[in-house]
Amino acid sequence: MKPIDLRSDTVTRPSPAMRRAMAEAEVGDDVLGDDPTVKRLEAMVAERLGKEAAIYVPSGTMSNQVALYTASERGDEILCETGSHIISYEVAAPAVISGLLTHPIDGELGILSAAQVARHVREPNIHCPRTRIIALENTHNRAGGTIYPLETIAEIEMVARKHGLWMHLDGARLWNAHIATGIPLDRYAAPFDSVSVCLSKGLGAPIGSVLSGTRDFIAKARRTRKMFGGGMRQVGILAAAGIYALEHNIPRLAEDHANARELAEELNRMPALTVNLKAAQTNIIAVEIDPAKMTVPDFVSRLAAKGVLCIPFGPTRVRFVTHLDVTAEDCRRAAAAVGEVVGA
Ligand code: TLP
Repeated sequence: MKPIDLRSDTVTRPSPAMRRAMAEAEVGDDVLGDDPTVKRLEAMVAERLGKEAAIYVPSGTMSNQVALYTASERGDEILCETGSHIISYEVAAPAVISGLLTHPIDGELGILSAAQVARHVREPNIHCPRTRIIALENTHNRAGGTIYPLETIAEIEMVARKHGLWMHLDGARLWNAHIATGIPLDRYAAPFDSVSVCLSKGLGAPIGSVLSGTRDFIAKARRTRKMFGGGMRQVGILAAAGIYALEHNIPRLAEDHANARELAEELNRMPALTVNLKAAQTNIIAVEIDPAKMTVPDFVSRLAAKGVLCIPFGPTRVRFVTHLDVTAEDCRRAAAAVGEVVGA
């Protein structure tokens, strides 16, 4: 039987209708500016986020890194939450590619306060790196899909503006924050100079992210993308999947949130496991395993043997993610399998 794959919302596969949209896409050489489908996708995302322009890139990692490179100079410093994707999962790219010093700040469930950010901005001094960028993540992956309160973002923006910092948003799952709160995407995006969103997570496209900002910034980002080797040719065939995802798969994220919430509550009832239900706000569940009961590798492999996949997320932590290829019934079956594994 096909496993119930809760490792990530990146595991979703394009549906037959999405594949049809891809097959029928009108294409051209996008490096030469000739691909109408890519242009349409970029315009759609810019419009939804309330930005002047946008650029299609292969991945969320490239999108973040194109933004950081374009907005900084070597030797600058970027402030990030300690568990952010940029720090945890981008292979030290800010240092390797852009010569940036990454300055981690511990958030509360991934969320930084304006006072914290203010404390970490350096005054201009010939000895010091120049604090240049503050990057936030909404929703916050490692914290368990937590949502940035809009007021907190506004307060951080005031600090950023006072010190002339660039505001970047890793909005890989901004769609989830939007659906969970009802707050419009453009309101979430407004405080930021650059916003990256992913089409290949909960929206189900096989590939693709979009970086947005001012027309001038995106023109510079286009050069950066080319330098990173991310200029693609008849890529409308992939962008069409992104358009399909935007048009069909955003409202249904509410189902993923309901499924995740039910699964989180069920797992938290098991004595060997703890889920911080305060963090279970969207489609990600971070689960603590009592190390006296079971190790993470043991848990993951015993659960896999029962046809349910999750991912290690720390020394005593695993992650489950709901998405459009798992149903409420799959989540109930997954909870039952976990119960058997931990003897609940
Ligand atoms: N996250 C992946 C892994 O890299 C951990 C996942 O399975 O969740 N920002 C955020 C907040 C992300 O969660 C991810 C992917 C990215 C950026 C990077 O996107 P890709 O994988 O397209 O480079």
